[in-house]
Amino acid sequence: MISPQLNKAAFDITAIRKDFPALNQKIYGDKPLIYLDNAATSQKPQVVLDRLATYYQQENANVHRGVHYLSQTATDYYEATRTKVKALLNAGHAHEIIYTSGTTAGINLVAYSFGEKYVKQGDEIIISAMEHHSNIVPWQMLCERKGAQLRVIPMDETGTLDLDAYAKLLTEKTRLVAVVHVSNSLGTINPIKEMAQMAHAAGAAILVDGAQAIPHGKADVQDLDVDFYVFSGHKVFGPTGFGILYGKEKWLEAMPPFMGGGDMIETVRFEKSTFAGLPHKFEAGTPNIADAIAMGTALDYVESIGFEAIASYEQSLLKYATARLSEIEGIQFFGTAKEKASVISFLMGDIHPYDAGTILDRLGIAIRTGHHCTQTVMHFFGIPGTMRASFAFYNTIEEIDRLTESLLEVRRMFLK
Ligand code: 7TS
Repeated sequence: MISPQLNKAAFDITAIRKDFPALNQKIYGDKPLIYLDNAATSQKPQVVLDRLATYYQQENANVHRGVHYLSQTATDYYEATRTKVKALLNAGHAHEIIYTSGTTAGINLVAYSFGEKYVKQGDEIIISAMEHHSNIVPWQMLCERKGAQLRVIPMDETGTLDLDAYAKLLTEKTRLVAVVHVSNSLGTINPIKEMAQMAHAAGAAILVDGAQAIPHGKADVQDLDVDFYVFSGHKVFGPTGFGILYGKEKWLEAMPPFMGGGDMIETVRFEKSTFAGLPHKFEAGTPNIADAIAMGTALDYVESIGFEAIASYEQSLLKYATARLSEIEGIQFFGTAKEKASVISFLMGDIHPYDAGTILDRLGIAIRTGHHCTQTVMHFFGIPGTMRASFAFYNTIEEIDRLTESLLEVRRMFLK
């Protein structure tokens, strides 16, 4: 087992935790909050909260439309986030970064716009066996609209995708592959670079759902050579209601707009309108200005800690938590792939995850229970749901110890 000294390594966890007001509270009177539901959403550092307040207190104005001071200031800050995201993803151009309301919105945009232009009857879309509902349903809706077929890359019992089966699914009918980078219910890190090469060799585009990847590390869209990459700001210590769609220029240029309205046009006549260039073509209406700006602050904050330090610390937490939880008799893990992020799904004997989760909650520990918006994963394992602990860089060894002790307590209660 790894030494509990780990806390002192890499970075100053005590200082980091002070940056997150939500972590420093007691719930149910006297229980220090142990927040282990980071895959659902992460907590926000004070600098992000301050940035939101500053925007509304001093800079509030609409963007891209004013000659006045506030509008220009807001526009500058709003656009600065685009440059930060471009760097985070190593995109070729800032205009390949499209602001959305989140991962779900980004996938729906591509399913609609790419689908509208490139997918026709008899074509195929490939997804994987471990997708979040938001990377299944939009493709089903597209297939329904177009008379296309959905194909699914199978996985094995460890939660590892079968790449041989994937190779066989790729044909001249495949228009697009949509696959998750890191599974939210199993933690599996998929080999995206290899999967992108395979998709491209078959003449298909690839969209990657990075919702669970970006909180744990950067993604280099040029090195991975992916066509689309989406993620949500709220899982990366930023505000809710803001997300990113990266798309290769050649696709975004060719795709029709998703929503029509203000800001996305060049000229409007009753007979016909023309559209703005990238990225505005895909950003109709008054955008989520405050959250876009605060997202830039969140990225600065994460960069100040360092993605590499975060990744290595979280890997240590994952190893420690896996070892500690393995001490519990009858525990069963779901998702034991070689390459994993800091997400652990498990069941304890036949104790219902909801019952265990409710007791943990009363002890101050927040985990998620249920299907985690991956019903097809639960169906594969023949279970209704799991308990899931998901760790961020502000979690500690002590919290994992408390989780383990509390689960042992739950087990004792149910075995009585
Ligand atoms: N894709 C993955 C892999 C996700 O984990 C999630 C959210 C989404 C897409 C959707 O993101 P949204 O921000 O558009 O809602 N996952 C979870 C979760 O695991 N628990 O709550 C939300």
